[in-house]
Formats: sequence, structure tokens, C-alpha cells
Amino acid sequence: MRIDVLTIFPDYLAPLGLSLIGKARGRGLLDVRVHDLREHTTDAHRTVDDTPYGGGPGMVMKPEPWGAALDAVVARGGGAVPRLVVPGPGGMPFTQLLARELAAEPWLVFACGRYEGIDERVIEDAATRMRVSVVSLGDYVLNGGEVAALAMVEAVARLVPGVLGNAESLVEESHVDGLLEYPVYTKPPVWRGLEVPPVLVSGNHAAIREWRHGQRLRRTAARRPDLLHASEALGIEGLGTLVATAGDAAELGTLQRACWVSEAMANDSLDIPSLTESMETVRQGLGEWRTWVVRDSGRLVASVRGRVSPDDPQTWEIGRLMVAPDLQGRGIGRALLDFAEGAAPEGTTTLWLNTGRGSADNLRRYKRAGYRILAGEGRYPGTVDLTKRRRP
Ligand code: J9N
Repeated sequence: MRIDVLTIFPDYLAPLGLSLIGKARGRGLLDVRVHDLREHTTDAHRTVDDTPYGGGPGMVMKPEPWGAALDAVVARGGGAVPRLVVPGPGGMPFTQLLARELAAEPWLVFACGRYEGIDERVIEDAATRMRVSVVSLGDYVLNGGEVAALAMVEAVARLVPGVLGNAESLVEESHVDGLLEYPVYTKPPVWRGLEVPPVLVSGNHAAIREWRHGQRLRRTAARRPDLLHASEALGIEGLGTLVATAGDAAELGTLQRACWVSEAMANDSLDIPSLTESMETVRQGLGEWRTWVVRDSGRLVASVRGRVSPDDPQTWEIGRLMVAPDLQGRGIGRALLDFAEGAAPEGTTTLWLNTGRGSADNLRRYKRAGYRILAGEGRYPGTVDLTKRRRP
């Protein structure tokens, strides 16, 4: 892989001569060339910046040295065309996914800007000849693109086959399966009075696997809740404490109107209790069913309810399963269904629920969850009943 870096501070990239990247260069796996942008100036002062048109603070990098530098690099490519990466706080986020994409390219050019940025026409002009990506390392401001380029080159180069030796295994897990890594320990077994978690020296490999997975979940919830599915981040596990009360009725009524519009459309009918019932009826339902709500920062975003059937003490009825429209598709509904099933009391043998005959999405989800449609009309006109054996 070939990498060219254009900068007014070539010394900033000196670390690329060290460690594994340096060795990979020595072994011919990486061809990294750092160029001084000032070599492409034509005035005695080697000027690379000027004041911004339209006013404002700071200086802008002049287009001419950049145009000449990029032309010179591309001219030495023997007809090949590089992909241009421009570090900048306004770019697309640099992620492990983008690192993998860049690692598959034969040739990258990094254009490191300083000051308030590079004249936009440089990017516009380059884009007529090559793929250009403005890429941000994160939401903070650096003095220039050099440190960002250094980080990106390292993240990309280590993915190039052969760059990492056998000793330095490819650890990508943290940002591949979406959870942070578990904590690691080595000898001595006690250090400054702190013990290594006993499970790690137990020799019980199944227990170690489970402990590590639990640590990954805890860490991710604590440090990076944004990486967890909403169903986990919202703490569905703790739903037992979120039993709805009369104070939730207004929000529940509002949410169910929003959630059942799609059902009205799927069944070509507005005559659906969840859509039309009065707030008084919603409140009444709270007395007749056990209702659970999920709140996200105070906002009621999902709910489900369950009860032992008034007609059959062996049947656990589940109803009003709903997730706010903007949070659907994240597994919250499935988690809530699991939760409501798990709340079925000892002695019940059948799980029961009901949905519109035309509610194709619901029917698909319930079938996938193991429910089967009962023959004939459901409890309400235009609906079907579904049941599933409760696992003991
Ligand atoms: N992520 C990021 C890039 C930058 C740059 S590039 C050139 C100046 C500042 N800051 N933060």
C-alpha cells in the first residue's frame, strides 16, 4: 500500500518511522512518503496562507500550493489515481469501518491543512480527478490535520496484511461487535492489595466467558451507552419497577393513538379500541391489567400489559404492546414481549394475544416469537387470537 502525506510540518509525521509501521515500511509492505507543501510554493516567502474572502478570523490555506502538490504526487503514480483523505473537524467520522475501507485501497493521499482550513476549491478540483473524503477524528479541534492523519494512517496500516506480526494479534473486537472490551489482568495475583477477580483463576472457562461478557455490557452501559441497543440502554431488565399507575394514563392514551395508526391502515378500519377508547377507558384498563411502561429520560416510550384471563385461570393475556414510532426497529418491542411473557404467573400454561387480521407486521413478529393463529374470528371483530405454550 502506498500512502502520501502532504503537510507544512513533515516532522509531525516522524513517528511513522517507528515501531510496527516503521518496520512494515522497511519490509516493503508500506510505501509512506511525507511531502512538504512549501516545496510547491513559488514566492520567496514560501507563503501557504492568506486572509479569508468575506472576512472572519484566521487565515486560509491558498489553493495554488495544494493544486501543484497534488498534481506532482499524482504525476508520479504511473497512471494510478489515489483516494484523497482530508482531515477536518467538519468531516465524516473516522470509524473502524472506514479504516477497513481505506485499508483496501492501493493508494491514499492525506492532505493536512492548518489555519482555518484549505480553500474549498482545492477539494472541488481534486474531486474531478479522484475520490475525496473529508474525515474527522472526533468532535474536538486540533491545530492541524497532521495528528489526525497520523492516527488514521496507524489505524489503516495495521489492517494491511502482514503489517502486524504474529505477536501483535489483530484486535478489532471492541469496535466490530459493538461492545467495549472486558478488563484484563496479569501477574502478580495481588498488587497493592488489589486481587485479580477470582473467576479468572478458577479454571472454569464457561464462567470466565460469562464474566467477561457481563463486564463488557457493564462497561459499555457506563461509558458508551450510545453503543447499546435502546432495549438494553433503557434498562428493560429493570422493568419490574416500572409498573404503570393512573398518573401514566394520559401519556399511555396518547402513545397508543400514535402507535395504532399503522394498524388502522393495515386493517382498513378506524374501529380499533386502542385507537378510539377514551382516556377514562385507558385509566380503567390500568386497574384491570398489570401495565408496564418504559421511560427514556422521563419520556414514556413503550408499554405492554398482561393479566390472567378472567375466563381461564390457565391463560396469560398480553396486550397493548407498543413502542414509540421513532424508536421502533431496535428490539424494544421484542424485549417487552419477552418481559410480558416472563411475567406470566405460575399455574398459567398458555400465552395469549390478539391482533388485527390485516396486521401483517405484527403477525410476522408474533409467529417468529412462537405464536400460532387460532382458527376463526378473534376476540374483537376483524382480529385473530394467537397463542403459545408457556415454557415452565
Ligand atoms: N477531528 C479534527 C480534525 C481537526 C483539524 S484538521 C485541520 C485543523 C483541525 N480538528 N479536529
